[in-house]
Amino acid sequence: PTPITEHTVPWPEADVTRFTEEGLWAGAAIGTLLREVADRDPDATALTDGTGLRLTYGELADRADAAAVRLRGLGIARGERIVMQLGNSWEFVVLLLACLRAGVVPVMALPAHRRAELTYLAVHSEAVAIAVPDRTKDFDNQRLAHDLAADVRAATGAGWRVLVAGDDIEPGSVDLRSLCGPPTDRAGFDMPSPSSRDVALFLLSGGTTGMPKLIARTHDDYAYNARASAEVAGVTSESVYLVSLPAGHNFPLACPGILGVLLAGGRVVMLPSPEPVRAFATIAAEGVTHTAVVPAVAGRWLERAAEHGAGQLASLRVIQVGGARLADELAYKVKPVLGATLQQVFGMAEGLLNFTRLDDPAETVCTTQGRPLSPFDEIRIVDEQDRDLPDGQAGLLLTRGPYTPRGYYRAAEHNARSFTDDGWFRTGDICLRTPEGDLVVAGRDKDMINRGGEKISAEEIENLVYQLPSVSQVAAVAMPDPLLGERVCLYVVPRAGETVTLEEIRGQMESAEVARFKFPERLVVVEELAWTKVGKIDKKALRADIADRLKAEL
Ligand code: J2J
Repeated sequence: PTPITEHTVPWPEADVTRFTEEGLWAGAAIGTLLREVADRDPDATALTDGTGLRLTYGELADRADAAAVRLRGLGIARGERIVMQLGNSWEFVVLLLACLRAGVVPVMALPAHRRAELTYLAVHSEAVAIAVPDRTKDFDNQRLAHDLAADVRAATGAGWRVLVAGDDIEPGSVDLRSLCGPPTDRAGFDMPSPSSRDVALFLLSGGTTGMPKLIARTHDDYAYNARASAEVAGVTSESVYLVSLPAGHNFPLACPGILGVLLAGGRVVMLPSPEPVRAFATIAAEGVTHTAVVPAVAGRWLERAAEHGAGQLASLRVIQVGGARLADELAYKVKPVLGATLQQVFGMAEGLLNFTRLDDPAETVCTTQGRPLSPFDEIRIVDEQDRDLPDGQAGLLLTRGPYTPRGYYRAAEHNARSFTDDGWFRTGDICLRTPEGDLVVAGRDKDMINRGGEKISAEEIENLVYQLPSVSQVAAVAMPDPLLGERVCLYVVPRAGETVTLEEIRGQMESAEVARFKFPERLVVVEELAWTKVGKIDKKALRADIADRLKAEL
């Protein structure tokens, strides 16, 4: 595989020096930082997963080292990539830390991803391995992981190992439970650490293009991201953090998430899903103090607590909500109903994180999406011609900073559009800044649908639908939804004499083997799409149209 650095965009040397001299970048690999934490208090509990397993810091660090050695033993070398698609389990954490220790670079896939996404991720990153659960509900993840081998090998010319977490390990799979098990000796524990400037992992972009872009995050920038987030969320060695969102997302991974909590010496609790009955019981049993959810989950938790009381949530101090816009009305209910302080998080896998502060007045916490994490984050709000707008006026948000990389991985052409010449990232979010410096997300200027925090590229869906011969024109747009915020609605112009149905379209998505959360949930058949003056499909008009139709149906 190609060395990662051939396709990444580094920060300018002057910034590297500045971030290092200012003490933001620690100059150490994440595994090294974690070992320091473990050595300070090896007997403190680091990780539990609700199945009875408890690992101390000493045990976790040893398992990470042992698993790093075993990865090397499988022939997976420093700098090579591995697609990670594990559920929220202890194996997720141990394998992640092992990769960080060995300098093997995980590509953070989502549990919902299927053949289309996994093949793309593996091929684009030139991965040599994949880590999956044996199965999830009705899906055989292990089978698919093996089925990918031919396509991936043909594209990369490299090997393909399948690492499996679960009881049902097929011949040819590597058993992750033993790979992540305790060490038998300490041979190889002294292997050299990766450089702090190496790529630590790949996150996936929210995606406005056909397939998600990969975001290369370095040890230096990601450790800073995690540690600074822990500080702003009030996470200490006393904190207990519940992971119930898919752990491969940036939010539960490092904002502060798993890495921020571990680097602060706190305890991480892994739970497979945010379903309220089990989540509340786990919060009570483990004494959870901090957690992160998307607005849709916050809504379900509020309902549950309103009906059954919030007695189980007594230990919960901070509930972070982010990933999509939290309605102000819902925000105002959080503290009274759940009893925990709300922290709004407006973040992105590309870097920039905004948080409301724990001591902000209620109005700021409930009506804004907070302000940048770092004093070194730079923010601009501009018009279509990149001219700066005054506070209070909504415009396009641009950013640069110590944990916002200067380009996507292996995407030179796309980078020319997503970044300005002087390195500002075009977030595609439309925001305004209050006089106090807090950001309010007012909309977006990117062709994406935010379904309960899961980002769906309209272009990707449209490309799939265009493969149906009965379709002449298609536009995917967001339709408002009381539960998820948005869902995917399709406007389709059929070819003359043809009919198109939603079932047929969903069948097409099914045979394309893409993640189910992307499947369109509503179809509007029209004779003509709406067009703007410059000849582009007028998605704003289509969004307004479906919103009107839904209102009329009420
Ligand atoms: C409105 N829109 C928001 C918010 C994200 C923490 C939290 C979230 C993400 C995330 C993340 C929003 N209000 N509070 O990585 O570390 C929308 C914006 C943004 C896009 C990024 C984290 N919080 N958004 O959601 O990379 O449109 O990251 O640009 O998945 O989600 O999506 P993603």
